[in-house]
Amino acid sequence: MARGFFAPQRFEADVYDCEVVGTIPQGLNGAFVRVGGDWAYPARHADDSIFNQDGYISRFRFRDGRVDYKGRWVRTPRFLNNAKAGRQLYGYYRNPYDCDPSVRNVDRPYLNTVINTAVEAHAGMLFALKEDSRPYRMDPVTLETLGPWDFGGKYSSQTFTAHPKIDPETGELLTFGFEATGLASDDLFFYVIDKAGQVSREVKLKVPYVSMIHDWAITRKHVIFPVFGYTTSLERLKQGKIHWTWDRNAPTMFGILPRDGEARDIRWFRGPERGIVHTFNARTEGDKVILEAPIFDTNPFPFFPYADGSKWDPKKSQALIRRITFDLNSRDDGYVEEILYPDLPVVDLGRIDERFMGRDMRYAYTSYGDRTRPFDTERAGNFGGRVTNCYGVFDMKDRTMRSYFAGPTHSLAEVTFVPRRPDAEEGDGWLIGTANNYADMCTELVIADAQRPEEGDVARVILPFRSNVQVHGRWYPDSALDFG
Ligand code: V55
Ligand code: FE
Repeated sequence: MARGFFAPQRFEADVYDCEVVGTIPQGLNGAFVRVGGDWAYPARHADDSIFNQDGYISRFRFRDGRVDYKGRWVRTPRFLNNAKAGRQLYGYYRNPYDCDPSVRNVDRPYLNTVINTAVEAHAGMLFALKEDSRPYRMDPVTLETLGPWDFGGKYSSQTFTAHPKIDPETGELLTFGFEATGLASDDLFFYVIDKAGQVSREVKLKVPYVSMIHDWAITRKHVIFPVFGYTTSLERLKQGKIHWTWDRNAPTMFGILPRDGEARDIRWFRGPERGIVHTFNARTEGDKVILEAPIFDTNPFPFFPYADGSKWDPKKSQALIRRITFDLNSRDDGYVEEILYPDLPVVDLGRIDERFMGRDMRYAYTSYGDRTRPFDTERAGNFGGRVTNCYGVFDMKDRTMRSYFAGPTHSLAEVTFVPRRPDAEEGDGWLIGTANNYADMCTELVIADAQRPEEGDVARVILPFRSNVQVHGRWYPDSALDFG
């Protein structure tokens, strides 16, 4: 088990009126809600994926310049079974064959989920998400787990992506599940859920091969499903191995479906080895569909091994910000790929001003490590230059970049953009997110002006402990949900 900053925490937290350095911007009322993982019991395998950690939801609640914090485990059947047994019953990531016989659930793999990836609020409900399960409804006030949600029985996929998208004009929730009918199944079900939370469309698709479809993209007219590198099979799972292996020979494929289309309307484009875990955004311009995303040349994650035995190389597994253009009029199945920032590997947790989801936009946000900035190894320990110390504000039109630096003892998690006002122009608002403070062994939430990132943060919320690993977070203003 990890020690130091990444040692398991295993407690639930309520912190009232957190310490604040600086001044919380006026009007920043709502909640920053995030999900991540922690091992309630140690993993069975030392080389398992951290994506297999128990889910933990937490919330910074902002009210008139004051901030409360709350953190709770997501109580899935797996969490409760482990708690009852007092030990880890579950094996490798997404492999029920590797679990204790009492919890094998090979025909209902979603019972083995840990909900540790993302949150979404829609139709007055708060959901915590993991791609191998339906969403879990959470109480936005108490963060109690209310249980899995099937949209009144109208949602038939066993799974639901951690990256659903809300159309800013229609308020619809667009979503999908892969391995939709069971372990290693090639079914992908696409859904439109209306503003009121009712399923209004279901399209049953087949993927060219079973792959991790972690994130995707929408436009006003299309949805885009990336299929890449990671493969699995029932045979592999029966051998007791971790769910994914990276196949260098697997083509990268993008399925483009008109939002109002049927299964026969999907068109698959094809290219060489790439990893597309997260996207920024996409748009349809005439007969072109344009996708922008940080993209890897090869296997993004060291814990999902190469099928051919290759050693994972951090220098090769870096994400670069790219633009991919698909021509819907083309006769062949190729596409054009451009690298927008060739010399700047970034963390692939890309975000945008979500009021522009599916639309043409200017600014993309993500974090990255700037090795030319100072790092205080004396106070923070030797992280060998691996820290993520900056947020980047990327102007995707003129390909410039501005940055926020978190300081010489800090490493940042995912950035979130919060508009200053509902009607503010694109990019006018705040960059918020959490940071590990390795010197003080605590977690901080930083707030910086997105138009003046180099001036540093305007406020920091200091937690009196280090919180567990965060994956994705989102900001919800008071108008989006009642947080109590
Ligand atoms: C990702 C994260 C996951 C997962 C699959 O970042 C893919 C990508 C935190 O869990 O299960
Ligand atoms: Fe994600």
